[in-house]
Amino acid sequence: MTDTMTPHALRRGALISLEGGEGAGKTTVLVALRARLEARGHAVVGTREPGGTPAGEAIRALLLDPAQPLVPNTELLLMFASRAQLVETLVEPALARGDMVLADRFTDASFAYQGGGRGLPMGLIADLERAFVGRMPDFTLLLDLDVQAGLARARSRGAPADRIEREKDEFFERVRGAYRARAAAQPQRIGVVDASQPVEAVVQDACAALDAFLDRWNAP
Ligand code: T5A
Repeated sequence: MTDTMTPHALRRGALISLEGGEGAGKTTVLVALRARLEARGHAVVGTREPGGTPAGEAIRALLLDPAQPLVPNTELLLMFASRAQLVETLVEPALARGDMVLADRFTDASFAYQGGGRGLPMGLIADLERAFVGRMPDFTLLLDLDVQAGLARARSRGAPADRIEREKDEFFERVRGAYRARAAAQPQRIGVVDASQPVEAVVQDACAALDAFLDRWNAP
């Protein structure tokens, strides 16, 4: 039986996340990943973090508001408050139906931004993950890009910088370092795509990595 013929009821849902620094190009890649999943016969639930639920979107507005000075612990707990709401009301029900959940960022972002960027203990973040999330993504794609190039792309959109985008370059270097360290430590789960390439090549590499994951995931 080919993959496209597999009855939906026999499929297992998977949580797939897309990560990267500022301006890495997640938006375009997400559209392509969703199309690829649907072409392979999967029902897809898309979401984003922070956010993805009404409560989560309210938390996101607070987190990204440049007028709200937040201490690192508050930032971390708000990220997990949004995630807890998302996991219980959207992620787990979708996975239980056998759907694919395609997430624009997930817990790896907390390890990278609050752990790497803010310097909060990785063990604390892992404890929060165990207590309030209870799962890691089944597959993660990291769009890896030089910090300056990413910030230039993000600024080229012309939108005012949010609270996190206003951080110094060193912050984003630490974020990138933490992402790359996680990818090196978990190569089976986290695939790295060179996001400095032209969009078409980034999309091609991302879809190839997704296909390889789906072949493993759907294997009998
Ligand atoms: N955060 C999040 C935490 O600190 N902790 C957490 O736990 C979580 C979950 C919001 C912020 O929250 C932080 C991280 C973030 O600072 P977000 O909404 O994902 O997260 O915000 P951003 O990362 O800021 O998302 P962006 O929209 O800025 O980045 P994208 O989506 O990666 O960038 P995109 O696709 O809009 O591309 C940017 C520009 O570059 C162009 C695009 O056309 C666009 O103009 N572009 C390319 N140009 C040349 N070559 C390519 N290959 C290109 N790809 C895209």
